[in-house]
Amino acid sequence: MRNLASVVAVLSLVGACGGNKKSEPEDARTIDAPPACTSPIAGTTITARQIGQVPGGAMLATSPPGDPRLFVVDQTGLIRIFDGEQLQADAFLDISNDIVAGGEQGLLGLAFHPQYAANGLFFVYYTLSNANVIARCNVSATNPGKAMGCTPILSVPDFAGNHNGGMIEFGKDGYLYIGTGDGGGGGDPQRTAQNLGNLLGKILRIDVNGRDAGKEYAVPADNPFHTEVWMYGLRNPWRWSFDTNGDIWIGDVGQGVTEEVDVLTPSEQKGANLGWSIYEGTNCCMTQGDKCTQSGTQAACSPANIVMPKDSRTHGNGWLAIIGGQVYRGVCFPDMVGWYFYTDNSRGRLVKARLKPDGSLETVDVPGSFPNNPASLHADSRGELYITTATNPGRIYHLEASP
Ligand SMILES: [Ca+2]
Repeated sequence: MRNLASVVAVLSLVGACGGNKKSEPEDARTIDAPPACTSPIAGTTITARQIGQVPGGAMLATSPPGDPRLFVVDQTGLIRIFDGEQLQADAFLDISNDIVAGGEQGLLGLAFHPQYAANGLFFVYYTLSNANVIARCNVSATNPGKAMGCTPILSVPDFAGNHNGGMIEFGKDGYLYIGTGDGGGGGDPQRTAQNLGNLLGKILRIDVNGRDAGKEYAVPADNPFHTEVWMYGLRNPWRWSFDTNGDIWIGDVGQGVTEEVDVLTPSEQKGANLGWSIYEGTNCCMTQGDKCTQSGTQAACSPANIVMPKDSRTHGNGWLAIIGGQVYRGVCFPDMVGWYFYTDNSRGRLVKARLKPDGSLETVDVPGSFPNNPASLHADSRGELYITTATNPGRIYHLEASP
């Protein structure tokens, strides 16, 4: 992803919790709805309410199943907890000395094991200078606000500082899905995305509950190529998510012309080729040197067996690096339910979309002003959506609706 602000660690916990804080009841941890809306609020006027900030860039906000706390990924290598919208003084995890951060690199992803409450396991995605690493971590047995540490389980060699993917999420099948970028540079210089022997430019799928010989995980028997690869042909799937029905919604960051949204139902996902770097969006991408240009003959590209995007947004219209979001499945704002919200790193815009019966996408530009330099738009385990920003400090906003 381009334009992601370089972030410098400023470790100042005092006064780091900004935004509109509310006075919470003592039993805030036990109520099963966000503090802002203990009863549903009708309306279609969408706003983003800042609930806090963290010293480094805020890459993602998510939470374990059934857990009312919000866990925020700080690009510099920390995971911080908001409890009742209050930033907790002690970081949940600090691996800042074990990673390389800045630009598009750093601690980029977090996913809690579906049985986190019982096994205390969670997974992170971070970068080194020459690899993207997925690590298994565990929480303290005695302190739910403190992680013990992480063990790398998969390292994907990388050759450039950009296009690192970074999103990880568990599917309904219990497997961990991992989004990797094409490695970087420009124009897919090493042709990784279409190379099924390379784990870059892919959505991977692994079984973290199993162990193949020599591995810290197992490759599911029904993976299409008998490797970790689940889908291929991606450039930089910076942010993506599963809907509750198993559909995957991917924001794949484009090269010089087109940002794309890909939506695949569960039956469409296995082995899917999303096109890069044969196509950028729906344009034949004649890769020359490190450039993908549209000057070549379109006949050189065949769309056969390629899954085309459901939505394309051009740089000519001000899109530069799409931030894939998530379908709202919360209970607070019933008029948001079923809509997928997404944005762009270059400016504070918001679009909502939903699949029509014919498989095409209905899209609506959401009026209003939304956070600049967003890094993610993702749900907590209750389905509430949060925008986080790659600014310094990184800000966290709750997406809300009102009449
Ligand atoms: Ca890279």
